[in-house]
Amino acid sequence: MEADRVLLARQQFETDGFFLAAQPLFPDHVLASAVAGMDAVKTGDFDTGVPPSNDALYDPSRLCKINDAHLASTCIYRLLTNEALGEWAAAVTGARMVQIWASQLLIKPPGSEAAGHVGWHQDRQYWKFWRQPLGLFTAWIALSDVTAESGPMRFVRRSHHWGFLDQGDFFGSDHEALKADIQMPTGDNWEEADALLPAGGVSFHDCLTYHSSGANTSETPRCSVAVHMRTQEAEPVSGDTSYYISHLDDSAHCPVIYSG
Ligand SMILES: O=C(O)CCC(=O)C(=O)O
Repeated sequence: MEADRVLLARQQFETDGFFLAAQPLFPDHVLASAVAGMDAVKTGDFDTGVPPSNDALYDPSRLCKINDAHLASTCIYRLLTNEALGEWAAAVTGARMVQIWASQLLIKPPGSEAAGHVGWHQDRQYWKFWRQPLGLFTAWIALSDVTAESGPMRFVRRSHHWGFLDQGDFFGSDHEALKADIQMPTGDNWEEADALLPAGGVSFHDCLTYHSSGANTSETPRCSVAVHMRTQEAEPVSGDTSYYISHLDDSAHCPVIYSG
């Protein structure tokens, strides 16, 4: 990657708490196979023989969240371990090492209205099995074009500088009520940015950055896979036996996708 592009991506991630790689990062055939993999997984067809770690199939009335999609589908695994993703993740975060520790297919059906909402939250609220927020982030890969009508993710610019507030709820659908309960530092602004992406584009966000998403009013599902990652700076809580940190030594479950 060109040095000035890397620098810009890194600066934006540090300043805003998120970065949009708003062009397809993957070869066409890798992306197309992953989309086919998603279509299989959402109907309960797992070519690896390994089911997702939660019991969820596609339901057109609500947001569909299928955990550990990379274990259930060979083609989704290939997408997540494609070298472009590791290189971008390292460029954006400045990491020497990037490891995947979880993934989720997130499919928002058209017409699902508030049942497709994701409430304002910081990912750290759900990731307390890591000692600190440092070095924890998400790469959200668009598997379909994400337009303003499709219920894109929206980030609150610079909110990662607010520290861990532990206020918000991924599963809440009333954005205004959730926002009212978030005590941002005095003098700061709430500035939202939509993450519009073509299929194959990726947004990266820090685990302290506030984000949410609204209804899909388009005609087609909004499809994505969210990939939770850590750099060399993130350490699990010692002695914690939570599912997500119990497989870190298993390279098939938690592949290292960049090592500089
Ligand atoms: O897909 C969405 O709308 C929200 C995803 C999310 O909260 C995440 O990837 O951290």
